[in-house]
Amino acid sequence: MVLESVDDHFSRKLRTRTPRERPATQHDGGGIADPERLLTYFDAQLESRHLDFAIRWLQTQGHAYYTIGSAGHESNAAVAMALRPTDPALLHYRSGGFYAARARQVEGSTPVEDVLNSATASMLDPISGGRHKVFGSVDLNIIPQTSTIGSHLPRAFGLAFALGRSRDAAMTPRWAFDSVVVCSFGDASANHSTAVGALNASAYCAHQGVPLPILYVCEDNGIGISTKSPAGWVERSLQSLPAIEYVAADGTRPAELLATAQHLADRVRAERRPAILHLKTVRFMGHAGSDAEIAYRTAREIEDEYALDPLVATAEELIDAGVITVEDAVGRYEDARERVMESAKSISKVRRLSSSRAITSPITSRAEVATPTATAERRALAFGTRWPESEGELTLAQTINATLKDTLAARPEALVFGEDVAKKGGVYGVTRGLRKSFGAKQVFDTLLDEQTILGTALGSALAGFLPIPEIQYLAYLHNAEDQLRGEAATLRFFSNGQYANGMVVRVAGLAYQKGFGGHFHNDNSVAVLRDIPGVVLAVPSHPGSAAGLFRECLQLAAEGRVCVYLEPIALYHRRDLHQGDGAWLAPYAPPGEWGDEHGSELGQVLTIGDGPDVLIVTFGNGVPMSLRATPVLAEDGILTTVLDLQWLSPLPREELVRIAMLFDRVLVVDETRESGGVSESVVTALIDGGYAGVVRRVTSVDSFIPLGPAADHVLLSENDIVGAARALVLDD
Ligand SMILES: Cc1ncc(C[n+]2csc(CCOP(=O)(O)OP(=O)(O)O)c2C)c(N)n1
Ligand SMILES: [Mg+2]
Repeated sequence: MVLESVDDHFSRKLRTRTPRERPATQHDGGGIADPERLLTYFDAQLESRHLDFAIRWLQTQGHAYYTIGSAGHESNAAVAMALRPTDPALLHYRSGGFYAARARQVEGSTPVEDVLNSATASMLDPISGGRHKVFGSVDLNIIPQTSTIGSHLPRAFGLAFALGRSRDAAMTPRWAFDSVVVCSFGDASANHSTAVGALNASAYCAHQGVPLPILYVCEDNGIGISTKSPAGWVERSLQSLPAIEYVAADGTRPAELLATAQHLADRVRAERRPAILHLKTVRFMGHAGSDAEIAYRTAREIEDEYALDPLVATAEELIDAGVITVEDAVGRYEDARERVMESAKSISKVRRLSSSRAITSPITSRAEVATPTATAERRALAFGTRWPESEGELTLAQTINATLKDTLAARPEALVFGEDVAKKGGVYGVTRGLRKSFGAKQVFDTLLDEQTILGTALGSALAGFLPIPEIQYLAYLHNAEDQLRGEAATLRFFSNGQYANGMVVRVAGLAYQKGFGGHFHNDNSVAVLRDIPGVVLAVPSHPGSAAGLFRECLQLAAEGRVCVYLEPIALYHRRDLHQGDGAWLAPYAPPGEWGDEHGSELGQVLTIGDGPDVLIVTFGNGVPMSLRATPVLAEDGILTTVLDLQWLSPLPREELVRIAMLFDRVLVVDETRESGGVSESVVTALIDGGYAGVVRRVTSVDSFIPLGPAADHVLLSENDIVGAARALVLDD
């Protein structure tokens, strides 16, 4: 049993202490450079500690739902004090001290109410509006983070990267050029591959002299839930990062910590190079309210750590310096308790989110955003005198290329980046010429790490850029997809729409590379992109609709939506439907002309043909495969109409059902897998929508894709489509 609470320890310890050696003259600051500053720091720490107590009390009253606390970590207040309140902060979940200290820098702040409202899931929570207990505030430039430890580091890197190169950008980012990004995390979290990846990316950039104004803070309490960090490991691993300055500091030496943090933050700002502050902390009251730490730590161990209480340390420094007396310190501690508890007690009836519409509105709502058009000069930069609209008919790859050029010409905030997109112009030439026309400010190669590519998108979008990252192959999205599903997709949700990271992620994918490449160049698994609330997944199938579809994604991204534009590799360079007919080419429609966007809006589908017997619902490679099946079926007297879904998430349900109702039979042609593929949702949407006709589906096999001709045994074929359509009609 722990004999004394950390709460009781504070006053007892101060009252029974033997004063430190250093003699102090009453009220002269006793050698402390700035006693007022230390007092401000102390007050922020006290407020944070009492918020932890109050939240636990609120939980006993049935009002609070989340008790992971900051007790023992309140020295992170020094980090806030070393920065400007306008510096963007992506924080560890033990950041009560930081929050309280930063709030003191911004007039009109209400940190106590903010944190209590967040803990009680109140709609008054300033950041999430009642969706999560998280530190965040637009006024305080604190961006809310998810609970997935380490996952915020790639975004923090991306934000610093974007701000670092924003001086000559043709747009004004949300944060000033001389801002410092601060990103904190725990000692155990420092081992997560996401964190390690972002730190590596930071070192990689710093090594090349790329400006990266970021201060990482590792808050080291020596343990992650119940698992101790090996002695010396954190120092050793953080010190070993090339080109990143490492400085250690200790929460039990407040004046020194304040000076160290200030010095380091100033240096990051001046030199625009990354640094790590390794901050020694302790963890009081277990990992979270539900954690009985006595199961894995002895009572002695727990109590011994009281000696490292950062609040006691600050009080002692202030007392020893003669700034305050013991009774002043205890009085301040009790005053803070009274203030916080008064606020906590006033919480009786919390207004909470009460409808699914209110909960989901930040991730689905649309906004009015103007669509910019390029000046003739900017277009000339991209195309010279050869306008793509005058170049005859283009392939899908050429169309996407021209669309990207028009995008970069019209939107100086647009960025195209990824592996091999700049110099080489992409593996399939889709980004060819972009770098030459628009330069490294808008088009650049990244290091080989999809997590970092997406992190760059997350951070630059947050800063106000419009990122268009490329993932070289769908198979390689999978090792980084949490950056999309856990981070990008959730930002508007957890910030109640106050922060957004609109982007269009281009992914080359899907199969039918004629045996080339095997699974990794033919991956047809899209399930992971289809169950992320708010995320839009578009698949172009033909050059005639690809530009419009991309531009709709851009528009959505400008509104803050996360969009994935999945490009079927097998259709990039295709020219014909049937040999020599040039049916898979199309003239290029420049933005805003020819009504090219018509039919490409979110929720719209395309129909091809007007056969009355079977509606073939498909997308991507399924479109040309179904169209090739059409004349074969016509020979049997089966006349079909092909519907291109275009949008795989959210599915264009209304249009799908409306059109299906005109047919007695629907065949869903799905090149993805039988399980977890697209067709399951299409069939469900038809049933939910009241479709009463006959529905069948054909899909690829639940398999990975083998190399060479064996691929044909698991991939959906034109023969499968013909066979299924015949059976559908003949069985009837
Ligand atoms: C990716 C991920 N895995 C596991 C967890 C569960 N979890 C939450 S906190 C935590 C320990 C983190 O320890 P540390 O980074 O040292 O931070 P501390 O809580 O000690 O401040 C774990 C395993 C998580 N949130 N995210
Ligand atoms: Mg820890």
